[in-house]
Amino acid sequence: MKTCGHNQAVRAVGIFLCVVGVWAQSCPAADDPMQAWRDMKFGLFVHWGPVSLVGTEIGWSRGREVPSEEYDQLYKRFNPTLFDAEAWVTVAKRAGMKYLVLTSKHHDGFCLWPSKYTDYHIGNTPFKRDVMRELADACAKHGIQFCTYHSICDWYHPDYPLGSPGGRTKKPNPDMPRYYEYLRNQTREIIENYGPLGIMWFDGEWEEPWTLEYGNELYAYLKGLQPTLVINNRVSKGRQGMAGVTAQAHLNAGDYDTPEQRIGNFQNDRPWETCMTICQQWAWKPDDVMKSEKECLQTLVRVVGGDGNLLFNVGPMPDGRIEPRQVDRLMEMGRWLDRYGQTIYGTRGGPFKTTASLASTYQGNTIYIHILEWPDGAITLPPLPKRIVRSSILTGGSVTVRQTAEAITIVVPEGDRDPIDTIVALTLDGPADDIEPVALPSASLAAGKEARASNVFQNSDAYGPDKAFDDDPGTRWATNAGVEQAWLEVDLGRPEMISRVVISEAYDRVRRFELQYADDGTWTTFFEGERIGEKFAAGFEPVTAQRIRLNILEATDGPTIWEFQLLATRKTPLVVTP
Ligand code: H79
Repeated sequence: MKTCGHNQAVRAVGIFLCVVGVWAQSCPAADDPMQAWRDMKFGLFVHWGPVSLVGTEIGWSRGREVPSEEYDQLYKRFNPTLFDAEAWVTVAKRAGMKYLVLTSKHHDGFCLWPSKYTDYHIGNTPFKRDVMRELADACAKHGIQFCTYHSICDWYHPDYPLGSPGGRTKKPNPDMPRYYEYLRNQTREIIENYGPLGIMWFDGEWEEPWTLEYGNELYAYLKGLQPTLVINNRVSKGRQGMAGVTAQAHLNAGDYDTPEQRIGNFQNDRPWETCMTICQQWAWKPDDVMKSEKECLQTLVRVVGGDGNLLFNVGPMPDGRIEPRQVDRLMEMGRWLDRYGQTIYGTRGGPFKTTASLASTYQGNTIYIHILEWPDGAITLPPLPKRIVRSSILTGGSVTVRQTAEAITIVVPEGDRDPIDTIVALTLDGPADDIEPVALPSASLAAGKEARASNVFQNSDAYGPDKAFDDDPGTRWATNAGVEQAWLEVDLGRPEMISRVVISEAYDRVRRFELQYADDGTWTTFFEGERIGEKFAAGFEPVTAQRIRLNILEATDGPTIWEFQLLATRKTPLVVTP
C-alpha cells in the first residue's frame, strides 16, 4: 500500500484507515488525487546524486565548474554508506511534510534507480543499492506520498540534441525521436516499479527540442498508465519563466503551476506549488547559507495563504545523510505545524490576498489571519460579507476584533504578538468559501491614482499604466517588445510627502532608471538606480510633490512593472493602520 486514493484496492484500504482514524489529519479526499495533493500543502524536495561529492550544483555545474569528462566519472566514487531511507522519510514526516519528490534523473542524466534503459545509474556505483526502491518503500510505510522529479533535457544522453554547459552545445549525432522513446520507457519503468506515484515533476522543458506535441503526448501517455498521477506544468510548454505560471493552459498539458525560488502570487483558480531551497543550492554545498526558522515558516504561510503548496528542498550529503542543521530547521517547522497545522492543512488560501506582512487561510466557517509583520497600531482589513460570531488568538494572549460595515479591526497587545506568526481565528456565521478574495489596500500614496505612460503594450487596457498602481501584484503595466526607454507617471491628486518607493518588475529588463518629480512642468531627478528586478525598495530624503515619474533610461527589452508604490514611511506597511 502506498498512499490514499490511488488504485481501487489502495483506496479501499485508505477509506478503512480513515474510518478507523489512523490518518485522521492527512487522509485526503480519496476520490480526487488533485484535491488530496492540494490539501497536503507541504512536501520535501530532494536533489541528490554523485555531484554531491564535489558540492557544486546538480546538472548545471557539468561542463562549467566541473569538466564534463570528470563529472561523468563521479558516479564511480558515489558510495553514500550512511544513506537510510527511513531516516529521510522520518525527517519529512516530523517536519509535517506529506509527500517527497526525489530526483530520479536531473539534467546530468544520472539515474537514482537501476534503469534497464541505461548503464548510467545507481546500480553501477560502488553503493549499488536501489535508492528509489528503499525510499518508495519507506514512504509507503510512513504514509508519505512518493513522487519523482524527472528532467526532460538530458545533457549527458547522446540522443538528446543539446549538451553541457547548460544546454549551450550541440551533440554530434542527435536523435530526438529516439530520446523521446527513452523518456517514455524510463517514466513507464518508474511507474511500473515504484508506482503508484503521487506526482511526476518534470523540468528542463524549455529547450527547443522539446515541443508542445511531445509534452502533451507524454502527459496523456502517463495518465493512461496511472490515471491518478498528478503532473506539473513543466511536462509541456507555456511556463512563463521562474514565475512558473502557464500561459494558455488550455493548450499546454499540466495539472499545476510551478513558481521556482519565489512565493507565487495569490491564485485560487489553478493549483500551484512553489519549489524553494532551504539553503541556496539545490544539491548539497558545504557551508551553504541556510534560511532562518522565521523565513522558512513565513514562506510556508505565505504560500498556503496564496492558495499554493510548498515543496521545500534539501540536498543530502555525499555520505547519504541530510545535514543535521537542516534536519533541525525542518524539525522546528514540524513543531510549529504540530501546534498550528489546522491553519494550514486542508485549508484554502484567502479571502484576504497575501502581502509581505499578512496571509489568510480558511476552512469551513473559520478564517485564520496570519500576521507576519506588525504595523504600529491595529490591523485594519477590508469588510467581509459575513458576520464574525467568534474570534480567538491561537498563538496565546488576547485579541480584540471589531467588525463594521467598513472594516475589520484586529488589536493584539504588543506582548502577545508572535515574532513569526500571530494567528487570529475568525469564525463566521457561514462558510468562507463563497467570499470573493479581496486585496488589502497598501499604504502606497499612489494606489488607485491617475496614471500615464509613454507606451502601453499593443495599446491594450489590460497592460495600462493604472495596473502599476492598482495594489494587485497579479496585473502589470507593460510596453511593446523592443522598447528600451519608457516612463510611467502618477498624479497623487495633491502634493504628498514621500520617502520610500517599492517597485516590482515582471522581467529583469531595466538597466538604468531615475525617479523624478514635476515642478512647474520641469522634471527634477531625486533618485537614480540601475536594476529593478523582482523587488526594488529604497528610502530617501523626503520629497513633497504631486506628480512622480519612473523614467526608464535603459532596458534590454520592453519594461513591465507589477507595482510602483510610493510611501511616506521608511517601513513597508502593507497593512493600513488607522
Ligand atoms: O532542479 C532545480 C534546478 O536545477 C532547476 N529547477 C529546479 C527545480 C532549474 N532549471 N533551470 N533553472 C533551474 C534555472 C533556469 C533558468 C532558465 Fe529559463 C532557463 C532561464 C532561461 C532558460 C526558465 C525557463 C526560465 C526561463 C525559461
